[in-house]
Amino acid sequence: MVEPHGERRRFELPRVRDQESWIDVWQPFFQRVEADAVFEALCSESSFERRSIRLFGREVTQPRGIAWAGDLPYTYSRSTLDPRPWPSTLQRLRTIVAEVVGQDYNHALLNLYRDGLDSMGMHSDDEVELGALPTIVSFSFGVTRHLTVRAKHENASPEPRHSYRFELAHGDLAVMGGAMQRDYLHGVPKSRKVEGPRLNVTFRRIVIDSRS
Ligand SMILES: O=C(O)CCC(=O)C(=O)O
Repeated sequence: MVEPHGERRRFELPRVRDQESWIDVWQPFFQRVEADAVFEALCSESSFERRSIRLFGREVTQPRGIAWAGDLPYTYSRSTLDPRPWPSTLQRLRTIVAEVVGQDYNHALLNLYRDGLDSMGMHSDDEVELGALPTIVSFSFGVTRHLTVRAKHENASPEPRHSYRFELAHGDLAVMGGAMQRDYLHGVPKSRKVEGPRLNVTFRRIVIDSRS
């Protein structure tokens, strides 16, 4: 069993419907030297690409690089990531995630933000392949960025414009669970103050094989 270095802390988001939404964070999960080694290994084992996705009916190039590994295809924003083998460091993280969260994950997406101008728009991981109320697990390496979270629905309480910010630093682990993907959006906004790269590794559990 891997011993995380930081404490697990839970942030309960206001309940929107029948179920709680929460984010658990370990700050940090990996200590600096270990986080440095994992960051470097993931970058050297992965080949990053910039993809076009369909957003609000338009083809746009994603403002970040991506790489992935997965046992099953994963489709988001009409772009399909076909199955790909697991490089050794990613496989190691996958084993750690299974021990910490208590279930096996079969897809990992790496998001490489080159600097503060790279970003991720507000979205939720609510694709059908992930089943109802998925638990999403994500590691952060590199510079600190903010994860912004806000309620999805117009009649939601708290009102949708109210947002929560989580600071994710080098070696941190965040787990988003409960009804968070159903009731909340999350994203990583641009920040002109940020210099340097950040790597995010997000684990998902695909429960429906879209090929069958
Ligand atoms: O970079 C992050 O922390 C967020 C990643 C994310 O939201 C995603 O991969 O869907």
